[in-house]
Amino acid sequence: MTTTEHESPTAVGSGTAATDKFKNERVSADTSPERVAAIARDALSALHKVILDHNVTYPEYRVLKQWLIDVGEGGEWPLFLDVFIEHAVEEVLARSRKGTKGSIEGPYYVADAPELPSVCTLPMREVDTKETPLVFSGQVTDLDGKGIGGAIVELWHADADGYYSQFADHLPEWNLRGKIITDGEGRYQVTTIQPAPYQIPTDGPTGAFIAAQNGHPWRPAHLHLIVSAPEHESVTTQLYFDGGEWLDSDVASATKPELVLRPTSGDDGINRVTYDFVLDPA
Ligand code: MBD
Ligand code: FE
Repeated sequence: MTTTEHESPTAVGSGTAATDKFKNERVSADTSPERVAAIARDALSALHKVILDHNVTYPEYRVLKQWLIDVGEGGEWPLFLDVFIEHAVEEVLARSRKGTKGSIEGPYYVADAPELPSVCTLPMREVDTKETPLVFSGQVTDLDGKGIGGAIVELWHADADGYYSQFADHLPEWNLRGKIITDGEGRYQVTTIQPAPYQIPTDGPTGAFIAAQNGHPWRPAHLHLIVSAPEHESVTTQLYFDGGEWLDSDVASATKPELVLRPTSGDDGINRVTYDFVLDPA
């Protein structure tokens, strides 16, 4: 692990940046008014049931109100929702997919990363090069195993201190982010560094929520990916590392056995692993 003056990510720093980025997306969904009404009704009923089942008191209700205000003011809604809710939405999407398993996007994706050729190295700082190199390669195919040339393997991950570029002021804009374009056979080979386990910020209301349940704030070391190609469904996923700490107790409930890599560590100090992505037709 690299030691710097940046000890660990703070909720206020990364949370505010994640909220600002999300607000700029101006999202929408073509949900019918009937469906909105049905979902809203059931969501409230589920909450009422918890209150009644647990005999929730007025002081407890007021504490909840304060905590919800704190999550918003701390800019932690993207963090909280992606850690505790997104995995269920991903599970719904996964029901209709045959190809590579997906996982949650999380709060730190940024679109428009620089495009890189099929054999490349992610942008990184001099200090990042002191970490264990990871050569990650493979092929993007369709459900029949046919390689897809010109597919995009978009990759982003935290540095050894747990920081994501654009969510920490001291990092270059596109550090450890890139869009790798596959060759004519759908192949790619990207050199990056071995990521470390990630601790979600503990100094804000999400940290308080975790502590209140005697939970831990850790995610296993992971790579984030969005793999896409024309006429195919894009897959948002994450890859983890065999034997890694927190693999069986990810705070974000986002691991799947199919998404665990088993790199070999070479005599040259370089970790190598291959992973093939299979895309469903659009
Ligand atoms: C992360 O890096 C992440 O992937 C998720 C899901 C939540 C917080 C930080
Ligand atoms: Fe992450």
